[in-house]
Amino acid sequence: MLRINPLRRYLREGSVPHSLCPGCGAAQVMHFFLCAADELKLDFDKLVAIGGVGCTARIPVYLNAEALHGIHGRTLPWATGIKLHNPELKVVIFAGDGDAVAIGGNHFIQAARRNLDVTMIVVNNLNFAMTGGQVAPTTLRGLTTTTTPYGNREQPFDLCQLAVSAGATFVSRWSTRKPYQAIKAIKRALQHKGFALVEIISQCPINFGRRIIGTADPSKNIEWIEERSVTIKEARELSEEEVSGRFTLGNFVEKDKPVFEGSSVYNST
Ligand SMILES: Cc1ncc(C[n+]2csc(CCOP(=O)(O)OP(=O)(O)O)c2C)c(N)n1
Repeated sequence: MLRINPLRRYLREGSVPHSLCPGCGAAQVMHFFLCAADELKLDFDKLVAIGGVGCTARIPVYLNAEALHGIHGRTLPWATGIKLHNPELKVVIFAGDGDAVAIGGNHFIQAARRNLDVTMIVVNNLNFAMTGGQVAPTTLRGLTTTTTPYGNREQPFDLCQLAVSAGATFVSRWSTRKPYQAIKAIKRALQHKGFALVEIISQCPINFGRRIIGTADPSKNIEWIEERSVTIKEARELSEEEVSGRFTLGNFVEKDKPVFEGSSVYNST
């Protein structure tokens, strides 16, 4: 008997061609989101999913909800307009690390500072995947990419620390190797009022894996991430030097603060 995945109903009907490579973590993260949304019985009629440009940014296109697939790095200006116009809508952004903090970096810190009421799910695959594995502001020091043939000399951004210091009110980081924790974090983010960031460190077997760490095997790519991951608790026992170049996983912040939305903006002065 053919069994249909019950989450299938959240996907757009008809033939939306997908562009994800075999073993891509963005598909896993979409699945995590659907699990979280299903558990919360999220109303897809009131959902607006936004992506910029990139592999991850295609996720909204596959969802059976209002979707915006637009300009690289410009997800948050759209989200701001939508939330100011209609605060009733649930706005969820799916962004690659480049979309979020390279070209979109200034929007990211301003939206976090304002505590815009959106959920931002960043699939951090540590490179510009869609365009062929270039260095990103998240690429670890020393890695050889298509644009850093002698090794990346730059210090990568820590997205979560950036969001916390800018003023985000829910901030969590997991990896594709930690599905239950990731789903739980996405659930909490969706329930949170304010700027909620969930960063998922993700494998990208074809561009990051094949070109940067020398293997396109998805499981080896996931292991590569796992070997570099520590929990917040473990990180507390390590020196700054030992933590650098690793991914600290856990929930960093969850707090209440006034949000930037409709009446709060128009009634102030
Ligand atoms: C305004 C603009 N600048 C640059 C590009 C080229 N571009 C397309 S996708 C991309 C990077 C994608 O990387 P990321 O956002 O990390 O997403 P991923 O593909 O890794 O999921 C770039 C630079 C573009 N489409 N538009």
